[in-house]
Amino acid sequence: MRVVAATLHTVRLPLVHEFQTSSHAKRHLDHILVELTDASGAVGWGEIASASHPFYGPETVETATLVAERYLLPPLLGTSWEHPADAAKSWAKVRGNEFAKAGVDMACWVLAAEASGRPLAALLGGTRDRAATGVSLGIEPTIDALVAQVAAQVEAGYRRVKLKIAPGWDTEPVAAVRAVYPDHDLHVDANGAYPADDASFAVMRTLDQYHLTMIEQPFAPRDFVGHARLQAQLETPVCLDEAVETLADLETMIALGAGRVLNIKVSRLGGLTTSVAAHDRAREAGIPVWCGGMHEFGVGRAANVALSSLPGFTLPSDVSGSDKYYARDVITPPVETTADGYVPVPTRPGLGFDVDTEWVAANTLSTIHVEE
Ligand code: OSB
Ligand code: MG
Repeated sequence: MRVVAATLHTVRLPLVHEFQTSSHAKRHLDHILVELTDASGAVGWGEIASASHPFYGPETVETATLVAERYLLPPLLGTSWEHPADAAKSWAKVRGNEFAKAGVDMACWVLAAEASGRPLAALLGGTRDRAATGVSLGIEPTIDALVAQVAAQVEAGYRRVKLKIAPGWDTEPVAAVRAVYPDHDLHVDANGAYPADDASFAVMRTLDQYHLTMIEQPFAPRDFVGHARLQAQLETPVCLDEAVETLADLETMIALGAGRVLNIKVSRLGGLTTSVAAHDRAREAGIPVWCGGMHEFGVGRAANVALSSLPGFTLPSDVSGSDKYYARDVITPPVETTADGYVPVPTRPGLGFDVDTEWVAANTLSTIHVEE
């Protein structure tokens, strides 16, 4: 396989419901769709799902564009490779910039799947025919508004509900939701908003009483020691998200006991290649994983569904239906959740969905084209 041309499409889609995390609120998202063409004319799409601001991780849409155009595509174009993991070796010298790498890596996997006539899930080593879905709910203006959101999503069939928390918005909303849903699979995600001090440990010990499925990333991204100390005091599993960007980080997590669950997010780990390796390593270490999201458009969302079909993904993933975020997605059909909370894993070759190139064009802010 040999990529001869690449296009970066920066696309803006409005969100159907404003999303507020511990750090910021969003009404629309700009993601970069990566379109790769090989010498035979086969096309593979990927998605760089970076936020516009460096508040989740250090990258932005601008940095990802620059890194992809200047440092990832030039070594890839004109390199011959058999397996997508080998394509990823072409940019091995580039440090960090995992979101940018993830979009190009994903496009290589999809291209390989299209060209070989195999579904992406099969190429990744998937074994399930459906992925259990969870939904992630942002910080709402009031507790009543949050409880109403939870009710709507439980009604829609989502098997697990995750609540974003932040200092001042934690034990009360959790208590309110638990009062209405004593048994639903519920977890919280702080996106690293808490300092690892005594007051935060006390909040986490209170949350420990609500039999949550996990407490995700309470402390800062690199604070493995803080998370290990917390995990030692809690019954509830600590889940790491932002902390684990590389396989070496995963080894640190395992060695220190810094968490008992791993959120595998394709963007944060630099693509599907590393995500599969992280899945394999976590499985060997007895750590259950689930697939996290970055509000992906359909391309990245479809890749998340395919990845969630691997056997170690034993917890519901953040692979909500497209309609949770977008009135019209960039793929047809959109990702759809069944009434009992699953997304079927596509059996068609390649991505398993058609990219709606007209809708992509209608929402494109800018494009960059690179040829061999
Ligand atoms: O921590 O999982 C997170 C969105 C933006 C930044 C960080 C996170 C999220 C989500 C989105 O929770 C979940 C989804 O894509 O459905
Ligand atoms: Mg998270």
